[in-house]
Order: sequence, then structure tokens, then C-alpha cells
Amino acid sequence: MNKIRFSTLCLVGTGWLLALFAGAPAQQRPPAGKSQPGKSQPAEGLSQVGEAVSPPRTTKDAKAKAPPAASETIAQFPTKDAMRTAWKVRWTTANGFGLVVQGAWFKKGPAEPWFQILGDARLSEMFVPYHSGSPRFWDVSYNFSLIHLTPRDAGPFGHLVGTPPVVCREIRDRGIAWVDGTEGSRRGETMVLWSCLNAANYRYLIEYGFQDDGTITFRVGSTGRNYGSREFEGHMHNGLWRVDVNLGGPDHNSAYVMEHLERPGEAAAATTVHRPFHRGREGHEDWDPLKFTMVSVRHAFMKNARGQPIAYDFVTPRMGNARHFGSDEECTQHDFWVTRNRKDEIYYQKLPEYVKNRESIKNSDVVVWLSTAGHHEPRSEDGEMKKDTFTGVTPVMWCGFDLKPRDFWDRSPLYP
Ligand SMILES: [Cu+2]
Repeated sequence: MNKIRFSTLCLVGTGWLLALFAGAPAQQRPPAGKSQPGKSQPAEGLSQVGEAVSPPRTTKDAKAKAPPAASETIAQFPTKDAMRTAWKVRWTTANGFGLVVQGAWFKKGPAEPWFQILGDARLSEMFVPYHSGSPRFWDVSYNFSLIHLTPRDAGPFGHLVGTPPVVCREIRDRGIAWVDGTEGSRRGETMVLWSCLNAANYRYLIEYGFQDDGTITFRVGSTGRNYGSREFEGHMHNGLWRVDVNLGGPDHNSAYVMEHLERPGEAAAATTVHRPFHRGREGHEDWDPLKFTMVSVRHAFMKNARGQPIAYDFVTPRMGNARHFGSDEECTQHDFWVTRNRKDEIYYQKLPEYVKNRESIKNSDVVVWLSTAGHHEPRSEDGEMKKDTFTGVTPVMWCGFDLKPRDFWDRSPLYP
């Protein structure tokens, strides 16, 4: 435990130094329809204002102008007993993308090696089109900064990280993990890293949760003040994610789709189909509520002790499938996209271009892109007009997905 606390303390950083040199970031959204993907963002999202929170280890380091490194944190579970599992997570912050995971490794047991699950994972865009057709905001592309968090934001179990503090590291009880007739029950825990993007009138909470059972949760929460003069107009919040899954390292992963099929005329029979994503080539697939569509990333040849390929599933509980029909919105026409990992390709709006060559997504370094959209039809709960001034706040609306192990374990996690 002391080791964990020490590493947490070590996360305080040099971000403030960089911020001093860089000045205040833009806080205004551009006029509707002026988005230019890739034009206003930092290359790789890493070498810009105040994003790094790794500490200088020596005076010499502090003076060096090396690009900021990612921070690293380790969480061991259970937090109040002998270690059973652990996560090691590298992450950084950047204007625009906010909080970005740069790598995540899981330990299935005290004697097990660190096993890589994630490479770079981020909220690639937050597309917000209003029902009347305008405005249509691409909120990541405007380079918004993260808000400074307070102990009140962090709550009783959270620790603020960095200087200024823009990230919170929090251990949460996640309720009952399993119940059975012989062993009773077990409660689960998760280590959550979260930040809050200061998107003009809006605030976007970006959360990554690393559970004791190997599951990773991705969430974006929309809150803040409804858009001035359009406080009561419906709109969408398209949380658009880029996830470089690196099972056992970057190089030998394949993308699959799993579907449940049950048709009239086949009596009570149902089947589950596992097939390569988009015939094994870069492209897109759609989420079908009748098929419970699930995208999986499998290791091309590593199997668990039971001979099953090691995999992780994208589980996407959702309000619906968003489709938008303005110019340059083709990326919203599908729910899942898979590309080869090319590190400069980080802009969701450019997906149709990224998949053009239809390269193989078998036994390679694959990236899964997915949409988790929320429909925001303003409610009285969002606020009220008082003497021509809108007051109040929109309570958080969460969207997101889970990345859940499949045949990664040989047995039930955390079972006696
Ligand atoms: Cu909204």
C-alpha cells in the first residue's frame, strides 16, 4: 500500500510549468460548421499546453525540454487485503482530448506477469449537433483545457493528481461482483481516473475505470449550462472513441463481431455467430439491437488454459444509434469502425478516409472506434429563465462502454 501511495504522490507534475509558457487556451467554440478535423489539435495530442503531469526527477530533468512523458499509476486489488490483481496505467492530459490513456497492463495474480490490454485510448471527438440543423459542434477539435479540480470534486476517496490538479484518481466500491450458492458473494472495486473538460458552456467528464476483474469502463458525462439562446433545443452528444487494444502487445490482434441470431420459423432455436469484423478488412459495422452486436478483439494465437483465444469484448449499453447527415458527418453513419493502428490517425471525423485502403485487420495492430451517443432533450431540471437570464445546470448524462475480458481468465475472477 505504501508503494501505491508513493507512486500516486509522484504523479504531481510539471504541467504547470508548460502551462506558464503556453498561455490560456481557447475557450470559445467557433461558429457553426467551421470545424477542421486535425487542424486545430496538437499532433498526437501530447506536446501542447500543460498536459504532462510527470514530475521532474532531478534539477537537470526539470530544465530539459524533452516532450512530456506519461504518468503511471498502479492499483492493487483488493485495496484492504492481500493483493490478488493489479492494474498499471499510463496516461497523460492534453487540451482537446482531455484525459488520454497511453497504455494499460493487468496482472491476473500476484505471481503473474503484467499483461498489456490497451495502447492509446481516448475520447476522439464529442460531436454535438442541434436539432434545428445548427450549430453543430465538434467539441474536441476546439482544444478546450481541463478544469482544475478541488478536494470537493474528488470526494472522500479521490486524490487529486498533478499541478495544477486536473486529474482525480479514485478507488470506488463497485457493488456486488458475484453471488453464488456456496461461496456467498464478493464485492468488487475499481480504480477510476477522471478529468473534466472545460468546453465553453458545457463540461465533459471523461472517466476510465480499471476494475479488479480486468474490465475497463469508458464513460463521458455531459453537464453544464445549456447553450446560450438554445437552452431548450434538443441536441445530441456523440461520444466518439478511439481505442487501441493491444492484447499481449500491439502486433497480433484481430477484430471480430459476435451476433445473436433468433429468427421466426426456426422454432425456439437461436445461434451465436462469431465472424471477422468487416470480412477481416478495415471498415465499419453497425450495432443491431436484435443481434446484440458485440465487437471483440482477439489475440491471433494466444489461448487461455482451456484452449480459447484470449479476447476482450466491447459491451455498449446505449440510448440508441446516432446518425447525422450534415457535411463531413459520414463518420456517424456507422457505430463501429476498425483500422490498423497508424499513430497520426486520431481524428474520428476522418475515419472514412482512414479505412479507404481496406487493409487487413487480422493478426495486426488494430484500433476500434465506436460511437456512444446521448440524446439531450432539455428538461425543466436543466434550469430556468429568471428575468431573462438562464440559471441552473444540466445534471450529468453518461454515455460509454465496457471493455470486458473473454477467455482471458481460465476461471471466474476473484473466486476462492
Ligand atoms: Cu446537452
